[in-house]
Amino acid sequence: PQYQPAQRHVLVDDVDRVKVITLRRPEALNALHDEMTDEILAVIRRHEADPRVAGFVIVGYGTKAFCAGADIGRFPSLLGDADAAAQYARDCSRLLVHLDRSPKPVVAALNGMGLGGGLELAMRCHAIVADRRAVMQLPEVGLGIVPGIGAMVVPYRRWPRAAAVLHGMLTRGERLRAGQAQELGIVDELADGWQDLVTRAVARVHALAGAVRPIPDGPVAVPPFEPAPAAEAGVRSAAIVALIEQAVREAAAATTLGDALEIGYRAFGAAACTPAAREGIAAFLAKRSPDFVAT
Ligand code: CO8
Repeated sequence: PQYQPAQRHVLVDDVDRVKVITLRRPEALNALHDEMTDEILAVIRRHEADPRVAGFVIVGYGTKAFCAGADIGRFPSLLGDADAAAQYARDCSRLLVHLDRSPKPVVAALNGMGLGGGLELAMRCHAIVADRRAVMQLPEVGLGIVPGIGAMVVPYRRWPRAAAVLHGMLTRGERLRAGQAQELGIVDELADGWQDLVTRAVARVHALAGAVRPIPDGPVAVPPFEPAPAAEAGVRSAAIVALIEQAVREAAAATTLGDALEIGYRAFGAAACTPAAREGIAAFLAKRSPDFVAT
């Protein structure tokens, strides 16, 4: 018999020749950790060569969150070690890099909040179908870290028209609603409620068959960043904002996607060594607001 890894953090259902993978860690709003990303990867690897499977949908359990990002509880051990943190980002990226080369369509069905690494996962899928009430956000800057697994790189290549909005999301943690994301081309289709969402996502897998487009290698042009208003001193760390701006610029100038992603991993490593990361992560885990004044 074939070895089947235990599936503890994801559910897999068959809908019309599509494997629907449900992220299921409701106690942590489906936040990702290694075991969960490995399980998703295992499901995709197991079925991607099977001609009976048209592709995959990734959706979140419940109605609140698609995925609240990487599991912040695992971050403290990375603080102060740039190489270990960069390697952690590289490891977290394995699933996403696999999606970049996937021969079969993978569609994200955004049933609720798509945050941080969860949004980075959705942005690497070949299409995004979103519930009308879904919200996207990159809260990393508020944690004193940077979104190191693609958000500083991939969306600028896929949706250059959204660059100014992406700047605001990255450096100010601004939220993007599903409807706005559709206007910018980030979301392909809107849905009303879970059932409609999954039905549309499955249909989109079939529509994409044979037409999965690779992420462009680059380089790409990005507009300049607006300076942060003085009133916001302490809300975000200037050092982290500077790291994000630098990584976005350098990654945009890179001629291959691989080189650009590597810039993101290293920026995550650099951020993990800042006083801002220590403060931001401690504040999240203590359920208090961070104070970046001294960072
Ligand atoms: N990691 C771990 N636990 C989480 C996460 C997370 N990302 N998000 C939520 N949880 C937990 C909460 O701690 C809480 O646990 P408990 O009940 O034990 O206290 C539970 O989920 C429910 O959450 P809340 O009670 O906070 O629910 P609210 O409705 O009050 O708030 C929010 C919802 C606003 C979404 C809030 O939970 C929140 O801010 N979560 C964190 C979101 C975030 O910052 N995500 C980005 C994480 S960083 C990231 O993804 C980086 C990836 C790139 C790095 C490169 C390497 C991976």
